[in-house]
Amino acid sequence: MERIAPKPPMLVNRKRIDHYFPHQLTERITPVDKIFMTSTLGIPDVSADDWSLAITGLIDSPVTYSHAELLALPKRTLETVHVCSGNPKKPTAPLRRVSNVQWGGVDLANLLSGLGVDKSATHIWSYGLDFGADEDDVVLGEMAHYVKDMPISRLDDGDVLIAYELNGKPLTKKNGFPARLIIPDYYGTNCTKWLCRLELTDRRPDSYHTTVVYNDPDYDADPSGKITKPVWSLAPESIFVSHEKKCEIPNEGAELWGWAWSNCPAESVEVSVDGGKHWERANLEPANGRAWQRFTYHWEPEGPGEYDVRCRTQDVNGEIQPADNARNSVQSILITVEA
Ligand SMILES: Nc1nc2c(c(=O)[nH]1)N[C@H]1C(S)=C(S)[C@@H](COP(=O)(O)O)O[C@H]1N2
Ligand SMILES: [Mo]
Repeated sequence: MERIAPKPPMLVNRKRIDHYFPHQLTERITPVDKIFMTSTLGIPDVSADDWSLAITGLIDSPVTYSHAELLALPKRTLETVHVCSGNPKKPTAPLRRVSNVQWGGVDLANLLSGLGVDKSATHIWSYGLDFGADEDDVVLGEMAHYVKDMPISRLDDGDVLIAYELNGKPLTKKNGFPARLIIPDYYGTNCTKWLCRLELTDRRPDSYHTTVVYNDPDYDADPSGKITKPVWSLAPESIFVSHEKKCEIPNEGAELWGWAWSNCPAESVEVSVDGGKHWERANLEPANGRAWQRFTYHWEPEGPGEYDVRCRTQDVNGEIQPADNARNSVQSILITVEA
């Protein structure tokens, strides 16, 4: 990977992560100050005037948009669940970093349809302005931008945005100002912030964040796990918001609730109050586009004691949350019912 833009001034020079816990995510639209934030290479500090976005590669008319030119294009808004896939070095450990926000920006499929994309193009590479070493100072040279890719076929499913607004305001610097890629139904890692280039190509890049980490063993394709598949599509997941990870409640009926999502509508959420032995269906609101869905469950505890309470969702494609050993494995909280 070559460096394609000079190193920008940095607001923060190294890895930074802001994390919020599921029980804090009480609002349907997560306020900006509660949106988790990840940056592995630091936070670029770029003014709108100093920024531009190049669209290059297998395309008849390569273009560069200034900030003003991008904002002058037709704008769309879209509410989506926004999910971190977790620590790329511990891909089977759930971190429950999630939010649900409204993006505003330019429809990428629409934009590209006017630029003559070559038939041989299969992937879109997205480059962030940030580059350098990863948190362990390994693998990445000084030349390595944050680079991700998506299959061009994802455009057919709609709603891929070059976003410059978050919850109705200009993107904050930590969330990708001046603009970022948003690929709804894909994990957040694919949504390159501080976007400076989109390149149409006929292959996957060999960049660190694309093909070194963020690839899961594909046990369906090869039981030994040597064949990998990119961490793109969201897997089904649900979280409790109503109750903290460890909490005490009085010995009376309790309203459990939380959020569920997947790469398609969630079809059901089930709740277990005995550590996963028995499950009962929760109420689940219907899907609203690509946003998360609220579930509620009225629980009458049998009496005082400790309860291992879990929720799991199944999506309309029949995919269900695994019990363990996956980034989306079932969440378990410990509720003590007081005497
Ligand atoms: N340029 C760039 N884009 C990036 C990252 C990054 O470090 N650099 N982190 C990714 C990861 S791992 C996630 S989960 C999302 C987080 O977006 P947020 O910080 O706006 O919540 O941004 C993605 N885009
Ligand atoms: Mo992430």
